[in-house]
Amino acid sequence: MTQTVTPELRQWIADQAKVGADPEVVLKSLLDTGWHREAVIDEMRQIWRGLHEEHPAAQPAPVPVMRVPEPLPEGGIPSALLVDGREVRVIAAMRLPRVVVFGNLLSHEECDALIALARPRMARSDVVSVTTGGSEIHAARTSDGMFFQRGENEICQRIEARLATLLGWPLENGEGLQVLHYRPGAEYKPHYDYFDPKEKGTPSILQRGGQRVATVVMYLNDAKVGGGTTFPDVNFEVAPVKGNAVFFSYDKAHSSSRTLHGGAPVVEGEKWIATKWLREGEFR
Ligand code: PD2
Ligand code: ZN
Repeated sequence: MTQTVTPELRQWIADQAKVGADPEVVLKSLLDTGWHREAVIDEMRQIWRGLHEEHPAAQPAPVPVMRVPEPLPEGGIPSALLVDGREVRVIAAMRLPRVVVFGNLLSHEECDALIALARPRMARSDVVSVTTGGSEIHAARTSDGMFFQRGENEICQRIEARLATLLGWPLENGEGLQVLHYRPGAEYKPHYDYFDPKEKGTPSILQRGGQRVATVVMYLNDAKVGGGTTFPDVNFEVAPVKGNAVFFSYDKAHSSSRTLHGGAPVVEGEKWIATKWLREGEFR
């Protein structure tokens, strides 16, 4: 079967070239994700040649690498982790992007309690605007949402403490939990959770705790059909199962983290999630 390079892939390759990635490493990661050498090699040559012609002596701007939370110990993948006395199951893990899927992170009672506390406070979701640093309603997200303050109630405190232990990341570096509710047809288009360093509103956002370095999406109910969390760069999708969660981290605020992800449209039923974002530093 012949493969055609999509505009998104071309952009991704161009981004790698711009930040000075080794073309051999880029090629290997393309081959690892199923691309054929002959489909991508000419595109790669063209991009690297173009870059050289544009700036023969230019050094690519270095993208800072950040420390990130890591839930799994080195060595073999464990089937479960004991976290504050709770058996959290390890279902799957991937290296690039760094993704770990957990089972039984939350009890069904905790899921129900979070929904009950959030429900009266739901409003059409906004996203942090990287152009202004404020928040704005965004068409890419068609869910309703709300934020809890960190430590706002006993259930948030318990879940935040569990996540801090699971991830080995200070509780103070976490944003308050966000709850989202998707009805049939609602989705969250693919995006990155880090703040784009090229946007002018980003410096003001970073004053409060620095960059986001990881995300935990916790599923509060079973969406019947659809509503998976997708990672389009690697064709991976996590089913929303009540009490389960997907963790992913990004050590660079850059597409080379391969953490492009989205919430697929809910086809049947509804979907409730709680999202925790982890920052580099204390989030006050
Ligand atoms: O609902 C999801 O699966 C989802 C997908 C992408 C949530 C988020 N991003 C998020 O809360 O950032
Ligand atoms: Zn997201």
